[in-house]
Amino acid sequence: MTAPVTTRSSADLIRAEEPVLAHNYHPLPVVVARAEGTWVEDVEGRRYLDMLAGYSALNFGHRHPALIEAAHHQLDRLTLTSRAFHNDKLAEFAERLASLTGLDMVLPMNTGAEAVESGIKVARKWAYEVKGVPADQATIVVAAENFHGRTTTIVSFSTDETARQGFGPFTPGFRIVPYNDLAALEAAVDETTAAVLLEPIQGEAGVVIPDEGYLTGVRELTRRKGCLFIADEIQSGLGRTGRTLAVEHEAVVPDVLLLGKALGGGIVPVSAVVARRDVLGVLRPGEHGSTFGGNPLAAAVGTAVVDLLETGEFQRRATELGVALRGGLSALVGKGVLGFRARGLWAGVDIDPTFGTGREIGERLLREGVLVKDTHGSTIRLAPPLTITTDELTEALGALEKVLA
Ligand code: IF1
Repeated sequence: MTAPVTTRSSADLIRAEEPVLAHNYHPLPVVVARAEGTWVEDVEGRRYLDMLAGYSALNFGHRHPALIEAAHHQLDRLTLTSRAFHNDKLAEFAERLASLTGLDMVLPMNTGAEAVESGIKVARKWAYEVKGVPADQATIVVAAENFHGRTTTIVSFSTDETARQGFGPFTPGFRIVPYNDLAALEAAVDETTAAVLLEPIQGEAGVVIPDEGYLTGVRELTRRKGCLFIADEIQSGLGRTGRTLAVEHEAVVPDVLLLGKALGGGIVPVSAVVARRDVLGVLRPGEHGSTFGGNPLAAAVGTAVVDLLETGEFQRRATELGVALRGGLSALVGKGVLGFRARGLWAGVDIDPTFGTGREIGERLLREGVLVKDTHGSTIRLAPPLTITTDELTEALGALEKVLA
């Protein structure tokens, strides 16, 4: 018999994890038990403003009613078929996602890393079959300080030693160039190059926004050299920066788009490779797949996410509230903030190290009822749900001002 259910304290639950849970994370000491919209609640009933939003997987907030309804509706009908059979939700999801992004075809996967892996495979196959690169010679050019996920192939081209150390041998075929440097890219791309793979804004690097013209330059260069431009919009996409896609800020259309995180509405993992027909068309039956990719629950939630994005409301909110975010952060420069980079409702804030590490600021903000995540020592990342109100944003910025005072 199992023990009767008891209410365990946060401290007890944190202690209970230690011997049984792999130590690949060092979370802030808060145990979340429920959430709605912009707010999460811990097991003791304390409420916190969520300024991380599941690394942008919760762009529409926790448990957005339209997404929860779509999920409930689908749970009552059909959850999984595998791709051995068709399901009645997948065609609509693919049509709607292709139309939202202005591309032709969708390869549904689950996690972001799987979308990246799938994009790499598709680009290599395209290089051999369409471009005519000799077998096994294809290269993919990536940027230093990238973050594309955790698989062995993806960490093979990471420049973060913590993410790589101890995980070799690594997958060959990648060339790393500095981000935001068109000359370096020009020098690295040659006749073996299948694709250039980039984040339009580098998330984990600290919300690093390239110079105006960089993405346009990448588009022009890849077209001229005859290789693909793969944009990893897993974190930057789906409303975060004030546009459906971050590449829209330069009116750039990549050949291959990688989506994830918010595509699953914070409910289920849903990712996708979205591309033109002449690129994704290289895949034929049996060459690639996934047990869960394109499952009807994922497709139903993903379609509901597309519905929300088609209203334009979230992109508009990110743009409008982004002005308030930048204004609030500007007022803190010189008062504990060294500088910041922001676009839409997404900011990387460099804290003056004499005021504390990013981790310490995160711990102090937690005590003030605000959840954030640090990156690279003294940078904190702000990425609230796009449903956040002006008052809530003011509250979060007030808490930051307080912990820096
Ligand atoms: C972790 C960061 C965010 C991503 C881009 C692909 C993936 C990610 C641009 C892979 C994932 C994550 C994963 C999470 C932390 C996180 C992160 F701090 F590392 F950079 F969001 F800010 N492309 N990002 O940002 O997607 O396979 O995880 O679904 O690994 O700890 P995934």
